[in-house]
Amino acid sequence: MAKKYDFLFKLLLIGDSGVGKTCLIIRFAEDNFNSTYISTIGIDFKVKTIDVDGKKVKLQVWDTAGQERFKTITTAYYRGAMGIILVYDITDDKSFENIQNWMKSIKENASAGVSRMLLGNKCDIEAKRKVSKETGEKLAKDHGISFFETSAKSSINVEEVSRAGAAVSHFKLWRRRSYRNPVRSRARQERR
Ligand SMILES: Nc1nc2c(ncn2[C@@H]2O[C@H](COP(=O)(O)OP(=O)(O)OP(=O)(O)O)[C@@H](O)[C@H]2O)c(=O)[nH]1
Ligand SMILES: [Mg+2]
Repeated sequence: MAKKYDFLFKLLLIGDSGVGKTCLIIRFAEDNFNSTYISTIGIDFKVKTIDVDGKKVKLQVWDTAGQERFKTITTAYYRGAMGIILVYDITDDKSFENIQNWMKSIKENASAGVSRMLLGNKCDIEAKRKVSKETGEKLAKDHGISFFETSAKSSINVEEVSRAGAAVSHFKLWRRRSYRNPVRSRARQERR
């Protein structure tokens, strides 16, 4: 059977409960939105294959529960991720303050040098905004990572985020010699 994709990338979403991680993933994978809140239990994932520069990139996006009681389960998945997407809610300043704790959790549980990205979700509810775009941008800049304001509801920047996630993962893999030239690299390993 022909392979249906050229590359597989694993991304993981983290952030406080209720910021919209599941909705972002559903918007990305199924182009749908539901305003009923069903808090995630433990961990879940969705897949979608997108086209990046003529290559079929299969994105496996892991959705974690934001609730504290699932922390032991969810942090076990950090290490397998190529990219981790931190999400806060622009109408909830506590969720933004907590990004520092989520950053700490990445440091403690993920592979060193994992790609990170920061998202301020629910940018469709401007009237209830508590965190300015500049504040989000500054935090991302301080950590040297990309930043987007998104809306799962109004479908703002969701596709851009998935493309950026795929591009960063691709770049990271590209720097590995074994990825660029698997045959030569295997021969080298066998000689050792
Ligand atoms: N207005 C608006 N509401 C949103 C948006 N994204 C999510 N919501 C709403 O916010 C609530 C929580 O969304 P979820 O995606 O379930 O939140 P979560 O981060 O997955 O929460 P946990 O699974 O508990 O960690 C739901 O009622 C959604 O309808 C958005 O972009 N705009
Ligand atoms: Mg959820």
